[in-house]
Amino acid sequence: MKSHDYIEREEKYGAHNYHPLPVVLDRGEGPFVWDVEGKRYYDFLSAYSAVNQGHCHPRIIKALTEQAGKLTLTSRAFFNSVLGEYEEYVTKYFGYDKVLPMNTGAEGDETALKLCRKWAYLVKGIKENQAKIIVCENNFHGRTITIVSMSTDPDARKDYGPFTPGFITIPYNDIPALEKALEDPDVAGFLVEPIQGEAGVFVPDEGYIKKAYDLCKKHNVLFIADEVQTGIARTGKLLACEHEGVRPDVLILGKALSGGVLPVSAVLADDEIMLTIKPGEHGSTFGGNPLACKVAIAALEVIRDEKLAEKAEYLGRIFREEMKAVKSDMIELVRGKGLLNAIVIRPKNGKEAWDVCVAMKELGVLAKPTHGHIIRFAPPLIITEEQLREAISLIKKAILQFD
Ligand code: IF1
Repeated sequence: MKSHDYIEREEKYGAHNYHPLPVVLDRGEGPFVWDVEGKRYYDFLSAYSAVNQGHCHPRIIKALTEQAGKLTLTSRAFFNSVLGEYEEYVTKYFGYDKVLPMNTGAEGDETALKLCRKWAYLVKGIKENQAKIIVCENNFHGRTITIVSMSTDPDARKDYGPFTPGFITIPYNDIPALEKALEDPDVAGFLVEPIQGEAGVFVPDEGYIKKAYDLCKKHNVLFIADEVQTGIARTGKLLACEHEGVRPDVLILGKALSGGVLPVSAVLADDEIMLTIKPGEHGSTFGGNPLACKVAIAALEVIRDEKLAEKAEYLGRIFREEMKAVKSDMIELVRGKGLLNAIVIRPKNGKEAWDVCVAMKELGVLAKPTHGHIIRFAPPLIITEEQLREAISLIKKAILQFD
């Protein structure tokens, strides 16, 4: 079978909820993926930052295969020999009292919203069903009905109503707007991405996250950081909040928490918040399963032992420097932090971001546009400097061919 056969089969039997680039991937290793014709590509999407440790990292796969033959799932109806080991490891790793283990990033965000509301009623003393949570315009926190109820993206919301109430939307990177919204005594939390990934890698002004955190503390409001995409070393620190010395009251992790091997998410918080949820009040069949726990421990060990946050910081600077030096009027802007970067493409002669991505694909680099004119570049953090420079030369070539 050739690529088009695979594509036709997906078209026939699969829901049409995506519009993928026409490439059919078959194998991954480190920063590379190969298509069914055996062509090699640099993966500059990393499954939206889930594969920070590189494809099929041997240490993570070893942890997976060893546990897979022993015990994969018990449900939380019983204790098991691995969950506590993971809970201790991950809470000490990030510095929180407790962790609530879930599976997808969206489940992590939903869990954080439920924790925030519980805390609002049981600790802050807001009247039942009156708690409000502040979110930012152009946010992305997942695809559930409650999460798209917070979204300002028409494509994410259209024909999915009625929506969950209790959210206040303010502009991102706007401290006065946050200050005003916090005057409402029924506000219980502020949910924010330290960098807005989906919106096109919007890096807020220096100090925004710290000022927002301080304002939340002043108003006894929980600062909830969605680090599903920005966490796990992607932006050059273990967590993006660390760039400003902020320790979120509630921390949401996902994606690279498992190195892209299987869905693992987590919500971390201290006891005052976490213990507002009592037995039987929240859960999930697969949340905290032994297989996910062993994989997540290995994934976090790789981040630490291979110093991937420091690498992302160093290599990210090279990427932005090199791309800013490209003489092409298709490059409107280069922005990002660590190895989470984006280029804003100025359409030229009818060619736009999608065409650049197709050209990059032909040259052996995979990336995908977000919101039409922005291309996100997020290679696995294990990419070497030499590999990064080779990929950069291919990206430049793809862009300059339109000049
Ligand atoms: C898709 C976007 C990225 C996330 C943040 C929670 C979640 C995500 C900050 C939910 C997930 C994924 C979802 C995926 C594409 C990708 C994405 F384009 F959709 F927005 F990365 F920017 N918080 N992001 O980025 O995690 O439930 O997916 O595990 O839905 O197409 P999830």
